[in-house]
Amino acid sequence: MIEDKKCLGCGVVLQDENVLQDGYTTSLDNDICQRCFRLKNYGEYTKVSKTNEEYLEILKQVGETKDLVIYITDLLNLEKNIESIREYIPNKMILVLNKKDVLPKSVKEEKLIKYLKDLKADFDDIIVISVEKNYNIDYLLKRIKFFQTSKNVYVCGHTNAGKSTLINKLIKNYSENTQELTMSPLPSTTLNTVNIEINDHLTLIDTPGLIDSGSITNFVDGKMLKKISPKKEIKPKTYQIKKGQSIIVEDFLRVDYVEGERNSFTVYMSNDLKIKRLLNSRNPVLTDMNKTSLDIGYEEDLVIKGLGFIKIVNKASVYIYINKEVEVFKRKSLI
Ligand SMILES: Nc1nc2c(ncn2[C@@H]2O[C@H](COP(=O)(O)OP(=O)(O)OP(=O)(O)O)[C@@H](O)[C@H]2O)c(=O)[nH]1
Ligand SMILES: [Mg+2]
Repeated sequence: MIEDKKCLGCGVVLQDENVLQDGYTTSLDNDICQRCFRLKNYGEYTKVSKTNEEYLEILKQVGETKDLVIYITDLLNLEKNIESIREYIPNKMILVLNKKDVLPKSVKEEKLIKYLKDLKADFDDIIVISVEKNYNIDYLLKRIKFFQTSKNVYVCGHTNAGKSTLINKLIKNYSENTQELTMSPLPSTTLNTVNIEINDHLTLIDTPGLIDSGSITNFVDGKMLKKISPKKEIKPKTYQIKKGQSIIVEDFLRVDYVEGERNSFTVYMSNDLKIKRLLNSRNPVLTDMNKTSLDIGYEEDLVIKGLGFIKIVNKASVYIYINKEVEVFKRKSLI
């Protein structure tokens, strides 16, 4: 049997019959699908229909191998229960915290690692990197060599964590291979596993990421998505705030400070977003959206999935107004 030819950019099986379906290409002689071609060359994006069931199926298959797994997560969008990944993947695993470049320089790496260790998450190693700044990539490769159990090493993690970007960096730094995976700020770029031989001893396997159903990235248009994804070090914005005042982000988030002493809210979100303080919460702007009330404890963060977080110094009762599909929660302060 001739094996189906897969797109070298995103792993989808190529087909030249239905232009509306995933994997379409004008000719099966091409190496990449039309969607990857357009993404790479024009930054044009076509939404794809991928379900998390397919993703979980891939994870299960990874879990059945004995191979090393690099689990990569975005520091600004740390998963709520990152340790739960171990249920699917019992393999040897290096947790990689990516996009250090977007956090303020003052945030110490040791603190981030300690934060994760305190969660009692069971990883063989935890490494902070920035693919963008080529930071700690050499060290990561050393640790991969140390832990790998066979030639194959899987790269897993949520959509947009930077899996494909990391593999491209490893290709560029250490390989003769000229293959280039498709990367984009939009969710679900990689559609199936893609094997990339780095050298005779190492093949990296890119996988599609789990879609965060509660992430704001699913509910904004392409232009806003680019604004939401920080490209540079975040300049945190601190607001001295009294009860009866609010914080507004663009036209999609409102946080009312309902109860508590004088407080300080520090917003960690992309610098490109318009953020302002409303001096009087009686102003009804954005209150037509879904409302959630939360009691935030001492030194806890309010997390808006996909957008970033607000560090709140003292105890506070808040109302959060945002699209009802977007998940909001609190956690022990990361910074
Ligand atoms: N600031 C910053 N952005 C990064 C870094 N690494 C990746 N990105 C960006 O993150 C976005 C997602 O990158 P991808 O490599 O496509 O993510 P992925 O994990 O492969 O995503 P899926 O294929 O959808 O599962 C892109 O816009 C990248 O440019 C980093 O170290 N710093
Ligand atoms: Mg990818």
